[in-house]
Amino acid sequence: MILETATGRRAAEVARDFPILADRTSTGKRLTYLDSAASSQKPQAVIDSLVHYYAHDNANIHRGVYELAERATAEFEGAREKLAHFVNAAEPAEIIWTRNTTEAINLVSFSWGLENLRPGDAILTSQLEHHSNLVPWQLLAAKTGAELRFIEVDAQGRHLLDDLDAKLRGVKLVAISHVSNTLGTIAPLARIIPTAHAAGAVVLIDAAQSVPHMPVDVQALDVDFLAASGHKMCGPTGIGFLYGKRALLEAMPPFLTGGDMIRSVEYTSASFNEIPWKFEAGTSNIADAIALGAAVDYLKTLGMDWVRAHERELTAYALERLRTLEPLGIELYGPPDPAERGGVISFNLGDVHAHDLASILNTEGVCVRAGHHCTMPLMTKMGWPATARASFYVYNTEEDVEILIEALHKAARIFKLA
Ligand code: C6P
Repeated sequence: MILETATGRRAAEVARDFPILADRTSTGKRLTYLDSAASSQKPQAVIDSLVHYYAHDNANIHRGVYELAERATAEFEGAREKLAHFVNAAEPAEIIWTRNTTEAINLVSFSWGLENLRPGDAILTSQLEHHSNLVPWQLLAAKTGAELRFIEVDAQGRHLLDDLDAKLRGVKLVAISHVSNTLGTIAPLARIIPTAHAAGAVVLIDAAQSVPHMPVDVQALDVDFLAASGHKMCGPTGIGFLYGKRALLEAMPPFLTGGDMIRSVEYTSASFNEIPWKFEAGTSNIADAIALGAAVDYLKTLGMDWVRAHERELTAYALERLRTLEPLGIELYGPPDPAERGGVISFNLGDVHAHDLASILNTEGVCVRAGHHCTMPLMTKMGWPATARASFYVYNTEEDVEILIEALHKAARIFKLA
């Protein structure tokens, strides 16, 4: 099929950088990968980085004085510098390696949260949150006696901010996702962050669904903490990061303890390393951090402005095409305007369960996620038992959308919706 737009043509070229996308399913179907919100595919450059590291550079870091160990250390710290530059942190020391977004949020909850919250304080989050940006605050509230409050959302998943000032009274921490993984809603951070700061709160952004998909500048946002995962941004699994402002990180106690995070140790006491290493106990995930650096290089070559423009255009196209299924009973969730959302579209088709729908799509080589998307309270609030979710990335094109539409027509025939 002819790709209509310049970004579409570019995405078709980009897709060739991802070897898995040339694979066929067991039934010989073209792979139509529409689940990048769960985990993105990896370009050859990232796969090469992993292989090269283990073939040529593998040694423990921050310990050996031999050439190999020094090279591994330099590459590991170089990847931190790349990431710092990517999100415009003031300095690499403000980037802490973690396993993923979830661990980065837990680090803040255990280290900053237990130190700073008391009975009478409050934590403000939203009704859209992934469990990773909800359960840590539930536990923190229970441990400290703080109250957990929520920014409500409307039926399209847009934040309702009329009572923001009142909600912020007594709030010490605002923890909010930049882009919702279920509805795609982009949070109005330009309003929330300054208002939260004026009320004396520290702000954490769950950027799992934004850093991979749009330019994110931590200094322009003036955010205090930001968490993201490597595997959603062309990088490997098992590596993610926490950004934190230096003053906050320096004042925080360590999260995990042991080797590498110490300055000196006696039998009954220890003093701790400076940031970022104070928060990186034990041997780090060296190969994956370096490969995440390669992923950052790759995304920078594409240009994050292009990534956002492409996803916005493709999402607009997909919404338009999906709306043609309205006579078959499709329901589309999330903000109707593509300017207000990322490349994530949740939907249901008639009364077909989302899992059954996803299974039919699978027979056509179409990979979508189905279920609660780790946002169970949101699903309950909206009254949806489950949704199917298609999510786009740099390698998706109008052709992928057309294959999805065809597969949905097939499902409608099987379930006799037509
Ligand atoms: N969402 C999805 O299919 P981890 O698992 O730590 O890399 O990311 C957790 C996480 C946190 N916040 C948001 C907004 C997320 O979307 C995710 C991961 C995936 O939607 C897997 S559940």
